[in-house]
Amino acid sequence: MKHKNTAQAVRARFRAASVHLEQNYYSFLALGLKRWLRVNQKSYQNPIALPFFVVNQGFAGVCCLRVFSKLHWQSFWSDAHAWDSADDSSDVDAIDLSDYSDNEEEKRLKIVLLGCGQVGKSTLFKQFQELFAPCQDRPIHYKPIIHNNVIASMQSLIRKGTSLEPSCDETVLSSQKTIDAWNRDQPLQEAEAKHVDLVWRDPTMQQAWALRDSYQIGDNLEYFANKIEELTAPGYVPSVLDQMQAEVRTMGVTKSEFTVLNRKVLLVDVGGQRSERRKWVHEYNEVDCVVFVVNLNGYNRMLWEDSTQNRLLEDLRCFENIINVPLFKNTPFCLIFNFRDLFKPKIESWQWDVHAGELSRYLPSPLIGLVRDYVAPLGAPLSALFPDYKGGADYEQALAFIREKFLQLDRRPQKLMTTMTTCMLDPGEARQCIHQIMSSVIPFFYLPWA
Ligand SMILES: Nc1nc2c(ncn2[C@@H]2O[C@H](COP(=O)(O)OP(=O)(O)OP(=O)(O)O)[C@@H](O)[C@H]2O)c(=O)[nH]1
Ligand SMILES: [Mg+2]
Repeated sequence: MKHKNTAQAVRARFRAASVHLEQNYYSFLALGLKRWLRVNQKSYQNPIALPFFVVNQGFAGVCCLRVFSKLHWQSFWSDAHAWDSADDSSDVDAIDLSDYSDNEEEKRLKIVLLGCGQVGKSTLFKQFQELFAPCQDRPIHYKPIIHNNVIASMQSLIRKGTSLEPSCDETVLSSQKTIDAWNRDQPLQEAEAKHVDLVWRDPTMQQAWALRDSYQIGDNLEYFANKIEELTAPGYVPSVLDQMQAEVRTMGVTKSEFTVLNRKVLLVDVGGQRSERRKWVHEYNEVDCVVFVVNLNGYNRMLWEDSTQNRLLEDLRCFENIINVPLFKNTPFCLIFNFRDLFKPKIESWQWDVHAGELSRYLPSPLIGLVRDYVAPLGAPLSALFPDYKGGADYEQALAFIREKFLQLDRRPQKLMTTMTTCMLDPGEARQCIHQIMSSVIPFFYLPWA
């Protein structure tokens, strides 16, 4: 934006400054109020003191905020000086103040969700939408996805179950055949629920479910199979948790824009499968925060797209590539360790041999595969993947070890990094996560309900 004279340019700059002030004012005020109420539990009962506090603290806070965070007073004055010099040479039009324009694009914050496949990026994306852009029509779109998930997972379960002993009785076998013939894109009918229920409750099928770490099957099957009658009822509308549990592999890039405390935020979700990762590079420009999601539960599982590669090792490789991208040298990262709910019991239930990592040195690999298949229901040792891990079945130690493995890969001079451990299905934990992410892009960000 070009300005014809001094007064106009100065006015524009003050207008731009006031926009910045306004953007941070409310979050600061809310934060200050909460802190003040905590400190002065008695005096806030005095109704006269409260308005004074709000005005006082608000003003002082805004001043501090501007100095220490994003107001760029320094560039304000140096630009003004540059403008003065330009004025001297009568070249007023040469001054470009577009960085302070009221342009909506300029104010938009960009947050990018990265990570390998099935780590929970889209679940976090959905939690963001649920919080900042709820939509009444959205739940119904998840019904066919949920039905598709149930059919696909039941078919995998049956494939695994048929290789196990004892074989199922005639009625279960007949239901298995029926399910095998289902088209995944057709919705499930009410009368079909009984086949899912019968097969799911069969002891041999439960044995196949217990071995789920050794083949590809959706983690959400247990949740959906236990409420199959509700899912197939005619008026079924998926609940928020049903929507979070539903899985669709993201292809390409999905974006959503919403307003948070007066700021426009652009959230970008990408597909995490190997074939999708080459598209990520188009989203690397002008990123305000990278959220990298890791599936903790993948430490004893193989990739969906390559059954010879361990998921956690793939997460580490992928993270190393992303964190050291030169464009992200000064970009804040939020590293999220997801699937805490499945990881914790798996690590803790490992009783059998904390030294199994040692075994891999002495046993031939087919035998290791066999051992892994049979010990999976009992949990699995982290030392099988990382022989240098000595924490056994202790959840905190296992988590700290994995966290350290990731942090070691950050070779940037300024390590702008926040780490979190979460279960993204839990709305409370997801909110805390969102709060952390937003705090890294908006100074003094405050979500009253987080
Ligand atoms: N148990 C459990 N399941 C989770 C958690 N987070 C996500 N999920 C489930 O994991 C599955 C995959 O999650 P998505 O969010 O679709 O994974 P993604 O990273 O977007 O995967 P791609 O789109 O393939 O890259 C879904 O069924 C989610 O419900 C978690 O913390 N715990
Ligand atoms: Mg996805």
